[in-house]
Amino acid sequence: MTAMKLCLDDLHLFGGPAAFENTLHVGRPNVGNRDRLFQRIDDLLDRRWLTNNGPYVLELERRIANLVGVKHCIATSNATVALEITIKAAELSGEVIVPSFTFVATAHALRWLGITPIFCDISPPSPNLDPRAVERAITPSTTGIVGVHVWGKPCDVDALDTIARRHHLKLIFDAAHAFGCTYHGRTIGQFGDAEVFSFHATKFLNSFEGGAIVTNDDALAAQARLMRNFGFAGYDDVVSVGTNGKMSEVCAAMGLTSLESMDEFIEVNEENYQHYRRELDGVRGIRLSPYDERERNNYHYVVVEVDESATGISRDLLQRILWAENVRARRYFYPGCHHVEPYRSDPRYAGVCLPNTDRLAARVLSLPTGTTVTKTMITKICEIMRLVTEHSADVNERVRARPETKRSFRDVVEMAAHGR
Ligand code: T4K
Repeated sequence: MTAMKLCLDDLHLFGGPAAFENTLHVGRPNVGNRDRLFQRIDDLLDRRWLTNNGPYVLELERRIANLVGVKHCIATSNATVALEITIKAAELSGEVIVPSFTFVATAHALRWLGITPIFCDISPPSPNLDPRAVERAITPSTTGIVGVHVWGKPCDVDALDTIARRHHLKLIFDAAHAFGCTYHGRTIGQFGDAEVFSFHATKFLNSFEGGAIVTNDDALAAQARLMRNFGFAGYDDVVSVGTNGKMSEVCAAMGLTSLESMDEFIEVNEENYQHYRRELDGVRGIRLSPYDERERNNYHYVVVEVDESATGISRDLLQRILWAENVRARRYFYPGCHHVEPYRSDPRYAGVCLPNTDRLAARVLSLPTGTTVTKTMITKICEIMRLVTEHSADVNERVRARPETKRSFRDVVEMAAHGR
């Protein structure tokens, strides 16, 4: 790490040394106890049982079901497949209401199954579905609602549940970010017809790649189990259409090991979040997206909203400045699903207008956190944000004046993708 950034000349964009020698990512994987992991990997190799409902998968499913407080947990190869299986097992068809402000996998899972995602707006300050907009979007073709607990912040579960019951719709939650979080004190995973977690490498709890469906619905769970394994009910006995959504033993071994460090991960994440909160206090126009302290949170995402009218710096310029310092801040979930393909050029979405989604997508920036990020790093990141917002007019002037700093953000992304 380099010395303090005291003036604009210290910024890498204007010729100074980059703040960090190695790239700081938003979501570096949390790794639990390596000895336990290697021991488990040894065991599974000795057993020569590598996938197809092995003992580690069964143990992981049992532990997650207990922790969440549900009857069934079906571990999968990732959350996208888990969503697809859940949507199919719940027999959704026609139109399903989803937020546009989410990772594109939520919408794609529906579209992949020939279902039309109907994008609905969010209700600020929450990044989640606006229940009133959901109710307005219901048509005779609507069969379900897929809510997303964005950044682990719970949806308005009660309101969505009331709407789903009133209109006889299925209710599923994409809880990819929300493992370990609560809504009104109850663990996320217990709600709707089913919920889906992601255990991707970048998630709060990871199994390298992985996901899980959790539900109290016996029939849905049975269907999901069949579908996860090609529809096999037993040897040579295929009873339904299915896919390959199985979690492997090595992934379950990582999942179990991560689970054992869950409290430690939450502690680190919360400390990081609180440190960002202190360090960003008083930085004009930068608002840290808050967690509801009455709930249990995993604090996995540290997100700021950049109000350009107050900072004087656009969100994208701030991101460019941070990337130049080797801080790979991300715009999760810009630009919103309805602005990407195949939805963007589908005439059915031509009139879609989601002002709250557009407004939030234009302001958000996810910042590095997790077990690899130290308080000193956080202080440094915040120091850069404070410096540029305090000298915003000068920053903008310098960017305008120096052609080499005008490089489009697309170029910067391309260069990063090629490791430069
Ligand atoms: N629903 C929601 C709401 C979701 O957010 C997601 C996934 C899903 C459903 C689907 O879940 P899965 O099918 O993936 O289980 C990432 C993840 O690939 C994706 O899982 C995640 N959401 C999404 C929010 O982020 P990218 O393309 O932005 O990831 P990438 O490769 O740029 O990596 C993210 C950061 O972590 C970087 O900052 C680099 C670093 N990294 C990444 C990996 C993979 C590491 O340090 N080590 C690693 O192994 O999508």
